[in-house]
Amino acid sequence: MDQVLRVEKRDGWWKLVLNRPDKLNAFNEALHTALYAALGEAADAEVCRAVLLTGEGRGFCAGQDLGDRRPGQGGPPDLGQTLERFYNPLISRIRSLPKPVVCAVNGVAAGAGANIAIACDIVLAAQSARFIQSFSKIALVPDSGGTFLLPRLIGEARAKALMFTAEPLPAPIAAEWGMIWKAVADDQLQTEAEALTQRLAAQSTEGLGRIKQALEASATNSLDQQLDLERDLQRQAGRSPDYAEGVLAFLEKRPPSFGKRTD
Ligand code: LHQ
Repeated sequence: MDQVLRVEKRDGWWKLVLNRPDKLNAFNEALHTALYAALGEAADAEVCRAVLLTGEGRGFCAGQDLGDRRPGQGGPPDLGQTLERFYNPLISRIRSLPKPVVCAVNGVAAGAGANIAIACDIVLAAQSARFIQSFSKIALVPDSGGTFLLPRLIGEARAKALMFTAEPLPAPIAAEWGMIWKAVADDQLQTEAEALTQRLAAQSTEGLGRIKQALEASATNSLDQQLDLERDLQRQAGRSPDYAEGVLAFLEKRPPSFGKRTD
């Protein structure tokens, strides 16, 4: 049986490929379990300094596998439990992973698939990809952090219209609206996303982790709280070997070599 998630361990970074192409990589329990575990391993592994998430085939991810959800099998389902068990921990893990998570949206991203994509740190999408907040079509609430992240990325007016209508949003417009980093030619997507992930893997992992932590907190902090947090994080950063190496490399006019302990 094919693995539902392919983990490709590259030099300094890992590529995680959702691999249920005949279902447009919709999530079943096996895929949830595999992705959550792989992200946990990536968080812990020193050799992994950045993660690239993408999908196999013509879709990125069509959200929950609705084949698993046919009505009438035992009473009404507890979807809250599904979120608590699978989707919420997944989003929390992506957002709190102390390393960059790049997403290459290779095709349609629908339902939870769209919101998992925008939960990643930097999102690139193929020109032909589209994002669909498809939940309203089946009388559900957008989940996987969508009601939090989407209005913050594109504003409430656009988020609400996309969520009410479930209209597909083409990748180039998603980029124009600031929902993703950029849309790239279909045949360039993987090359460009891999190059970006590799570049991030060569940067200071600790440094990028602190930036991620600061931006995460800014969604709910006041300016004063955020200023305090910047002070605390900068204090830590200033004491890090990566900072010393960065400054030294600049002064010596050479590329820095981060992640090598100097103490
Ligand atoms: C699928 C799916 C799919 C199974 C395509 N499942 N097979 C959280 C908590 C708990 C429960 C509920 O959900 C959630 C969160 C959610 O994610 S809710 C939203 C669930 N997702 C959707 O409603 C999207 C359903 N899919 C679609 O609307 C379309 O497939 C899109 C617009 C994504 C793509 O359309 P097309 O490009 O026309 O492709 P297709 O519809 O022909 O799909 C290709 C195949 O993939 C097809 O199978 P088949 O055997 O006929 O070739 C689909 O049945 C299968 N597929 N999505 N979610």
